[in-house]
Amino acid sequence: MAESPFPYLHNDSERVALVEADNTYTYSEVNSRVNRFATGLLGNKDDLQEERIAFFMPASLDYVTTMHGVWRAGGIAVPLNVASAVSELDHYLSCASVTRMVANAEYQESLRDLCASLNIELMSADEVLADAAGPLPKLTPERRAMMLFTSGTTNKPKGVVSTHKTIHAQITTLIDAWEWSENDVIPLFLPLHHIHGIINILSCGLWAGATVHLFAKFDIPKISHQIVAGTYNVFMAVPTIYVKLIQYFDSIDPAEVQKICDGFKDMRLNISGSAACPVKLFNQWKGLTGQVLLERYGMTEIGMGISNPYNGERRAGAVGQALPGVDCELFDENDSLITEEAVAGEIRIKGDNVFLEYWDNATATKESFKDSWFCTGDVAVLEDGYYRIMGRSSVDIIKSGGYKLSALEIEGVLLTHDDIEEVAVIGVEDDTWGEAVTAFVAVKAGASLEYEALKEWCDGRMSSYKIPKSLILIEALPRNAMGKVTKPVLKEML
Ligand code: MLC
Ligand code: AMP
Repeated sequence: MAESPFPYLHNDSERVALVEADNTYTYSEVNSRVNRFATGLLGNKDDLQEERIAFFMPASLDYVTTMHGVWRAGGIAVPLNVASAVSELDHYLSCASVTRMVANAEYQESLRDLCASLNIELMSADEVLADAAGPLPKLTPERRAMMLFTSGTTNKPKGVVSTHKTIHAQITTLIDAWEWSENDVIPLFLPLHHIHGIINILSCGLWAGATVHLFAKFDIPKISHQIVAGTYNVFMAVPTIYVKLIQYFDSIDPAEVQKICDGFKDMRLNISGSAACPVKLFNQWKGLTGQVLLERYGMTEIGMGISNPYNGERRAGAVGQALPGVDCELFDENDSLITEEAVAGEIRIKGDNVFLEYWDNATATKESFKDSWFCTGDVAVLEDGYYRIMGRSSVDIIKSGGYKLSALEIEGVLLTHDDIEEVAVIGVEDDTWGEAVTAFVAVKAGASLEYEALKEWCDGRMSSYKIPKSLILIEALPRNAMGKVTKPVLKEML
């Protein structure tokens, strides 16, 4: 057995840990596969010493094997977005100095050239597996364990590094707060390069001894079928998914809708997070399913910070109270602590749940902390003991369908278009996506640009969910006296 600092996978039992299509895997099967994988990764070494191992695969037994195998062998797990464009992957892999990459056969061809150019060994999970498990290193909680890329106010995404201690804190607070148990069965259809899927669902589920059903993507008919069958008792998603389910209900037979809603009604918990859940959606969901959505607030750098109570009033439009073990305060622009209710301020967080650093970026790490508080950039108020998120301090961050996008990163790509003179990207309120990426473009003299052509041009240059949903042509961008584009003016124009 691995000398892991924490029991990330429940004890070796015959209980089902994972369901993938028609296959089920017990905890003992997963554990022994992880140990063989970790042994194979180690080869002749006795500890990976924080080697960065990337993996490129959807939710699957191989994904779980790789993540836990890297952890047990002492490496840093770098899960990547399978929808990434090559230029994005190039940045992630170079930034993290990845040396080995595990990918399914279906993806290997598209990764071969990039890996070769970066001197990265490309392999499949099966190729790594050793015939038998060997000795594994003894790790301390301070060991770096995972790097997730997050968009920020700077151009390129940064690698957020968590240690085992961070991950342990992020998991255990949720296990207690949301009363996870080995009786839970949950579907996992969110992308596995973000904490919502990785920590809140997969890691909590496997820690608790629950059963996690893996889906490569959000497949509504397949998932609905299981919901009708009463397979799940917990459901976690971003608001866009609840919106899409309601849209789906409008397209199918009402009797079928009733069965799906009854399936939700019988669950013990439905959670919404990663973006604001509009009060209208909260009420619609309650009307349809009887479920009072539990909304919570989190961030890649902190895991979950604030949550409505599992037992107690779940308030529409609010995110609740700081989770146990998480210190949360609001600060004004002068960095003074706000002590009264109903005064807006930046959410700052302290606790073992907070990440260690941005990889290879000491400046960004330093700038994101003040007096050892992590500054989230999110603005909230405390109302009658409940936090309510008011917005973000930066107009350059967009949340679309739960993905955090950097307007500057998208602008940077669009500016390489031959016909674009200048561009500003903003997030515009949208019923489905929360915010929809909108590009204001001034074209070069004599040039013209149509939305469909721009969309096609973007394909392959950025992940598809970053591609603007609309294009607005403009003579020139509005700027202030300093020459800086005034994005609030663009929002007002709409
Ligand atoms: C897909 N599309 C999106 C999009 N997702 N467009 C904008 N924003 C998004 N989020 C576009 C595709 O590019 C495509 O466009 C079309 O929608 C259909 O693609 P799809 O892949 O079939 O869509 P779907 O499966 O319905 O995806 C929607 C989704 C997905 C909501 C399931 O976006 C998703 O899984 N979001 C969750 C992201 C997440 O886990 N965030 C957590 C971050 S951690 P076209 O034009 O090609 O048709 C965090 C901390 C915390 O935030 O608190 O949890
Ligand atoms: P990410 O960097 O992808 O982890 O996204 C984190 C961001 O998502 C936070 O900084 C918030 O802006 C946003 N977020 C997460 N949960 C909520 C929520 N319940 N309400 C509003 N915004 C949220």
